[in-house]
Amino acid sequence: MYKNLIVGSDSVVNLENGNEVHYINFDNAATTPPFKAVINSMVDFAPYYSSVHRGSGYKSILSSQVYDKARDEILDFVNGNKDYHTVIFLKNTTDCINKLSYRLQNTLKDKIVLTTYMEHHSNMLPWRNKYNVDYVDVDSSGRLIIDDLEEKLKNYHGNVGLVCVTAASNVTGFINPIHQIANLAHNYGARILVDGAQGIAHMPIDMKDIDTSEHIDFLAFSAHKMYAPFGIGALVAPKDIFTEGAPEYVGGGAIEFVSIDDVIWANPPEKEEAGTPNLMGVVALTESIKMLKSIGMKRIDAYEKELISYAIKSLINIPNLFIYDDFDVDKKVSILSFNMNGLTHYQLAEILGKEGGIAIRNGCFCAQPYVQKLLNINESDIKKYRNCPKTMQPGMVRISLGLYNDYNEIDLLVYLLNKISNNIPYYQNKYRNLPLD
Ligand code: ALA
Repeated sequence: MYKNLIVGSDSVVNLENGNEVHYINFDNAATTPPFKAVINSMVDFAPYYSSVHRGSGYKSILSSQVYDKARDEILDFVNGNKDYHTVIFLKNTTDCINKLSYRLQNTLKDKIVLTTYMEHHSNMLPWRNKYNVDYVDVDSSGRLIIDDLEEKLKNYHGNVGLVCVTAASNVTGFINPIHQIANLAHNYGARILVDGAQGIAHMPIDMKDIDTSEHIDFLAFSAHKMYAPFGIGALVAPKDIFTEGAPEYVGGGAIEFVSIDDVIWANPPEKEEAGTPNLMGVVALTESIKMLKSIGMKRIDAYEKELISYAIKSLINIPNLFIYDDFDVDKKVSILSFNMNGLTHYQLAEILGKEGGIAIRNGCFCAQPYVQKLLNINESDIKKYRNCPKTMQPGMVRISLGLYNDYNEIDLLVYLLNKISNNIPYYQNKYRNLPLD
């Protein structure tokens, strides 16, 4: 429906047999191609590109204004509060969560950080190496168990300082009830961080009024998953969290004053953005937000839900295909993971790419503990896999749809998966040489 908005959506690639086909990109959870409007905005702005907060020339003043104004546009998009929140521009979600994990070291000293089994490594590892961490469990289909969260909050007797949860899983697409979780966290004296990486381009995300117990304290997301892949992400956080103390990463732009033996840090957010800011990334991000708003996040959500429902209706009928899902489409974004009996996830991914021009991702998607749970791998087998080459490790194949994917592309995927499923010995033989690790 929105194909003409996307750069490269009409790409043609060669199959293994030499035929040319329309390239089907079902790997939007990894990264999205740019909006044409994003590229145009960068080309239009490029003649004015100059230093931010560092120059006195016309272009420099304009560049600084564009950069600073972008923070308000971010807050408007996620319903943040201008007086209360700061917006820190960083590389991506991973960078944002790492920064927050450093910054909270005083606040969370002696506290518990609760994260969950369904998190991306980026919302797990930055907490694990600094805090006492516990993990909220998921059920057999992979849904977060809210009762387990509440029990943990209760059992830690007010000692949980932060609950870290993704808005939507990058493996199953399952959406978490972030406002219900926020309410619970706040009732037990904890704050909440939402990893918005997989939610932000698929559904409205509302940080809500800070006076309600449903509000989100911290939100992190990446532009490269919202059609603006130019190395920028945003952390929205209460300003006061970043007011005191030194930033973990220091340099130009982060200071008010420096002498040979003294330094006065700038106020947030500048203090947290040492070095020349990524202005072109910010131009790209704000243009992508403009586009997403003009299409409408509710409309994108509805269209992608129709698309994934359509895919599920056909995929569940394919013999030998096992889908890791509970098929509650209202509570998921357009991501679906599966395996085919008789083929490894590497083989299936390779076949789809070479014989259909269909780009998907396979493996554990930077969420190994979650995938291990979904695959029911026991602890002793997990230990065995630890030292195996990657190609021998278990995993899944994932399709992740964007707003520009269409029904015809799903039909082609279904056609090829049916063909593979009906000829497994042939494909086992043809693709028996796994890629080297
Ligand atoms: N973590 C991203 C993904 O799901 C890169 O592919």
